[in-house]
Amino acid sequence: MQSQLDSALKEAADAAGQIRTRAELEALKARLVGPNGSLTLVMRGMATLSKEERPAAGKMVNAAKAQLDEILATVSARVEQAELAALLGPTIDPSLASPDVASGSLHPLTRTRERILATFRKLGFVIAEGPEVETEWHCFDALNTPADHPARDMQDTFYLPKSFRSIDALRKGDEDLLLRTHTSSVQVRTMLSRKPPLRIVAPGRCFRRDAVDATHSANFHQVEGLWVDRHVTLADLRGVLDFFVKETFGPEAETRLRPSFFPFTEPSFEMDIRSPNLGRLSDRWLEVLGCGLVDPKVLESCGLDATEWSGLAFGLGLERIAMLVHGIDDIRHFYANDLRFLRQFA
Ligand code: FA5
Repeated sequence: MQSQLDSALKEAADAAGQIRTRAELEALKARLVGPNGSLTLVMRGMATLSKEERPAAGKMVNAAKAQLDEILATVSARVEQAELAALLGPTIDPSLASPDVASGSLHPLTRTRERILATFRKLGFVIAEGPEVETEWHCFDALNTPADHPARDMQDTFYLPKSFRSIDALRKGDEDLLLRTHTSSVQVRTMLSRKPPLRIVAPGRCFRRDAVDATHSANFHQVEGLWVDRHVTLADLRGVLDFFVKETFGPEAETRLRPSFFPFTEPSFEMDIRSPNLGRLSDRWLEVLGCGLVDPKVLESCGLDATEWSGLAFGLGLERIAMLVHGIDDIRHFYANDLRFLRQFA
């Protein structure tokens, strides 16, 4: 009996190496343990043995079956792997050099934003963000911009239908929601949620119902800056903005503050720059941002004691800065997705 078992196992071991497919595996199983399989026949032969011979024969058969199971499991695993490999296609050789992959690049506006934020980070400013869909209160009221201010006109701003309600609006009652017209709303949200002293820069998308031309878009980007502390002065404003301008337009760049008006700053300024690095624009003063000292009314709206705290704020147009830095003559290039334009910044 042992020799019959040995020859069945030998048959299995010899055939195992040749098997490539599941069908071949099933055929081998049938040859060994099918109704007329060699191992089946040996097991049937046990019936002819005497009672005394059976326990020893049973042991032999069990040992042979265990060996056979092992052989079949190994073959089955190999077949499964081969099937998977066939499904996945040709194997990859990771040691080969990879073909050139066309890699993308950052959009010029993203690059400009990152550069600006890195500059303000050097001065201790941290990044803050706010929602693009804003309440009228955060965008205007809290910024000392009264209800009759023209910026709030339905013609100037994109309002959302009454059915569109955010959590903020629900909390504040039946307030109108709009697409924020500037990032100054992030000033308000920051002062409400954090205690001064604080220094933040808030990059983000803004929306206005402006007619589109070479320098205006209905959808553009700003970077807002806010510094609230005790005794913040115009000298701090000048120092922060001079540093930004020299980092962005070169150390020879000059700045000047021109009196202006914003409801949320007092005094307010437009800042102009002049730099020899600006090609055909290097001989003139160019307006780059709005700024000022935070109006005490804004501090009070945000729950701060204006006799203790003071602040400076500024807001710049990202597109405007990117256009000056790269000599781009039309804002619409940024949004046209034209690779001939975008590749120049790769
Ligand atoms: C403001 O939006 C003020 N919130 C800025 C500010 C912040 C002042 C903090 C004081 C203190 P203004 O409307 O001037 O200001 O816009 C700022 C910049 O955004 C502009 O200089 C311009 O570069 C950019 N900008 C405004 N409207 C558009 C537009 N339609 N398309 C492209 N850029 C625009």
